[in-house]
Amino acid sequence: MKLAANRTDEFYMRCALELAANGRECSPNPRVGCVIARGGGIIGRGWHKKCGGPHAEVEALRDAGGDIEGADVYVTLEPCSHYGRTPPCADMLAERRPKRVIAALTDPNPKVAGRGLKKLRNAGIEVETGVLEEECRWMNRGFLRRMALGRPWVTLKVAASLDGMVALPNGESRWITGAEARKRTHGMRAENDALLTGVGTVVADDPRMTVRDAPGRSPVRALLDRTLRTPPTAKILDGGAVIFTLADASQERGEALESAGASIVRVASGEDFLPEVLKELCGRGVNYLMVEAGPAVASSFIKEKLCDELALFIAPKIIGNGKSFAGLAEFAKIEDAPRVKDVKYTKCGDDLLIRGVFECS
Ligand code: AOF
Ligand code: ZN
Repeated sequence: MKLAANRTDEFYMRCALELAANGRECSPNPRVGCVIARGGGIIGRGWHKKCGGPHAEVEALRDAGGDIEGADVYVTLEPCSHYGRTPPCADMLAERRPKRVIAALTDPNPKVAGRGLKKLRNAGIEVETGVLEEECRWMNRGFLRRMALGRPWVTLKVAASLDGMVALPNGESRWITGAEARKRTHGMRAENDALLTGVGTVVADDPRMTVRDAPGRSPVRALLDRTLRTPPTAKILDGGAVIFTLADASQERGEALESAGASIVRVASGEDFLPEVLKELCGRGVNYLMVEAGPAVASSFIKEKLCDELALFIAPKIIGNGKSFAGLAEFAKIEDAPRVKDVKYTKCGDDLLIRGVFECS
């Protein structure tokens, strides 16, 4: 009997999860889906479409026509308890008298943090949590990372040869992988709130870092340039980019780059440069960041254990003497070398995409 009930809960929660996935452009808010069920069927569906817009529960209530008395409400995140851009969903639900509210996970936002569920319980509504929790956590890994650590979910994207090289000794690095891998990269860019590269890549390749080959918006472009040597003519500045530099970098060059479309953010500490940059990006509402950079930046992210996910395209080419994507990271013991788990291998034209989560993440 219990098993059957659980199955039903999972079924509806999976529907809510599928709806949540539509909220691709709601960062910095989490992706939330809601399904309202009564009498063995779904009477309302909703998801959070964009930051500032109605929450998933409000959309689902509307879809249900307003009457949800005695129903079961499935939501992929705890209903909120605070007055933010919209009024508290927990109050709205408490008033409408559903029988049960089933939330996959509690909201780690300190403004909520269990208070939504408490409000519902206090109002005499049955509350359950933990249904499809892992899947819901994965869907909101960026939001959860930002809430827990004050930094975004970081995906390191690399295109390398069979021997792990990303460039020739002279720095030339373009077109290692084929057209399908590039298309896939554009799709991955669109899933992120910001893309980050280093000035070395800008000088060597002059990338635009936009989404051209796939549907979706172009994320914020972020550039690491401690001494402001980015040429004001760099294509990445077209349409705006944020350049992170050191506090004492040249004012004059900063102004020239600002005139070319950049906004300059000066980071106080050179030692904590990357963590500070990530904190700044978080403050700008970035839940998901993709790093597409050369060996210097990629190696620092790996060395400082700031990557959560790896997306490595391997082309069937041997570069030989060249620059390895992680060549500047060095570990004293093999046990210290980062490992990637939950690895998925996908063929992408003639290339191979290896995706996984860093074990230290
Ligand atoms: C919900 N349902 O669909 C979402 C929730 O700025 P606001 O007012 O939109 O509030 C954003 C916060 O609300 C966000 O940080 C998270 O804690 C929660 N998101 N809550 O009940 C939703 N998107
Ligand atoms: Zn809400």
